[in-house]
Amino acid sequence: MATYLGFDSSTQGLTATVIEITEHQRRIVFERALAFDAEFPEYGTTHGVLVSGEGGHTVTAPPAMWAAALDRMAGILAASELDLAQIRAVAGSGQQHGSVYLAAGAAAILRGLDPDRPLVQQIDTLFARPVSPVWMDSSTTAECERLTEALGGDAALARLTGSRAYERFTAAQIRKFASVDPHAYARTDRIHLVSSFMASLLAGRHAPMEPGDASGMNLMDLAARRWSPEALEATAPELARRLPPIHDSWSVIGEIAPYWRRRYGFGPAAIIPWSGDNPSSLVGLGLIAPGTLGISLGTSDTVFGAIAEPAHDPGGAGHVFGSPAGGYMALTCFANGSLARERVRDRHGLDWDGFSAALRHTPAGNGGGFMTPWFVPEITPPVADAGPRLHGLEGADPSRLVRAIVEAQAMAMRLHSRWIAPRPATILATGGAAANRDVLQVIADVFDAEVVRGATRNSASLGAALRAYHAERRAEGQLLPWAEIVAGFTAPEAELRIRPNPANVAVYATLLPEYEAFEAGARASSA
Ligand code: XUL
Repeated sequence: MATYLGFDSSTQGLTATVIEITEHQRRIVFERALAFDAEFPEYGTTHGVLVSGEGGHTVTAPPAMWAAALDRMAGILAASELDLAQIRAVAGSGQQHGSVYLAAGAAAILRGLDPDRPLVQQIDTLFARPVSPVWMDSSTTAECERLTEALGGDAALARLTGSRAYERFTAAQIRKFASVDPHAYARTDRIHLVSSFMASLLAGRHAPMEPGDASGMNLMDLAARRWSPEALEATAPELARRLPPIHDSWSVIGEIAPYWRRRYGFGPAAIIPWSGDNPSSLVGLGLIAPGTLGISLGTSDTVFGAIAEPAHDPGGAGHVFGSPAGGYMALTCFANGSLARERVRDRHGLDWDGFSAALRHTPAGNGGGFMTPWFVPEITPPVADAGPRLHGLEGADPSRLVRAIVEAQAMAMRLHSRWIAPRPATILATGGAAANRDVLQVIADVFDAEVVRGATRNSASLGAALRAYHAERRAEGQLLPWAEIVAGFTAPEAELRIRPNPANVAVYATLLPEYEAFEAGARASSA
């Protein structure tokens, strides 16, 4: 029997998925999530992050908390029915863009972890910076301007790295850190992404990055899949020696470190480079070939798909990343995903059943009422000042406000993903909010496409487990096609298919240009 383990270290929690693959069976045998706020209150996070600064633009998280979660999850795995000695390979997925700053001496600490003491007690001196800026941070507009200038403008930077400069992307974050705290930057020996930091803990040594997550930094030459000397130069002094190398997504870093073997009973499992959560979801949804769109409804909402060649978003709001399955993927990210849905739900004292009932009891189009979903600063379209804008919803009851937020999110997704797939026939849905079929119905109607949901909502950690399987087989000389890797786990095994309702499709066909104009007006008035 062969089993493979995938983790997902996301904004709000850590998930682990174990898959079993035998000649006759392919199934998920373990799936468990730990929520950071509830499980690790000592770190004081809200929704997994620490917000500070004027306008709430500075958003960080303590990397020690992510390490503590990995340690606790390993304990849960060890206490489960699973035989950890059977796990052949481990990979993971991390929230994208977040950076972890390690001090000189980190390599020795990683190498010498003592299996008799909990991980967090041994990593006090690991960090040159106790917090990590994460993807929700929008405090680096000035740094983005400098980078854009130095690298020849938005279009040139997008051609080189796959994206124009973005506040949350790692280059702008590193640039800010190096100039605001030069002493701490000087003490920084290695800068990791969340993904490569977590892989380093498992491998007991500095892990490489891989092209899927490294392309979320504005630092990688997307075509060559290596660091761009110009981008590094424009970002911070002596950056090249502080970054890990970029290896293939399917390379093997080494065996899991003795700490994990002795403390929890792992066998000699291979550690595979971790990727970003969206690239991992691409694999977990089985989106290997172009044509189908994936939508992940998590803390952020993202729309993505595999693409054959790196196309660029003419609207400038999208990204091209390397796909961990080879080739490329296109993605548009909305900061106001689940946080915005939860704000509306909580403000009106509803639970998720009440939220769904509100959607069922209100008509498509909401009687012409609109709301932009910008409860926190938005990434797509870029809006710095948080605060939803309302139109035609004066005195509206809670159920219309619920419909307004869900319709706005779905229409924004449609408008800003036209560059990826103008008319997708099928959308694969994942993420926590994909549990809600009434939300998925709105998406089906707005896109005029069938929405399909697989058996798990944790596509990022499933994708990581599938990547572990692929890489381990490859290392053993068995080059399996991706279709065979994902078979039995992804879309064709759909648990739910939602067809668009033709009457609602007609309503949204009229509404979409109206929402587009409303969104443009709301942005202009906030600029
Ligand atoms: C993608 C992005 C978010 C994070 C969330 O560009 O910023 O989706 O990856 O985990």
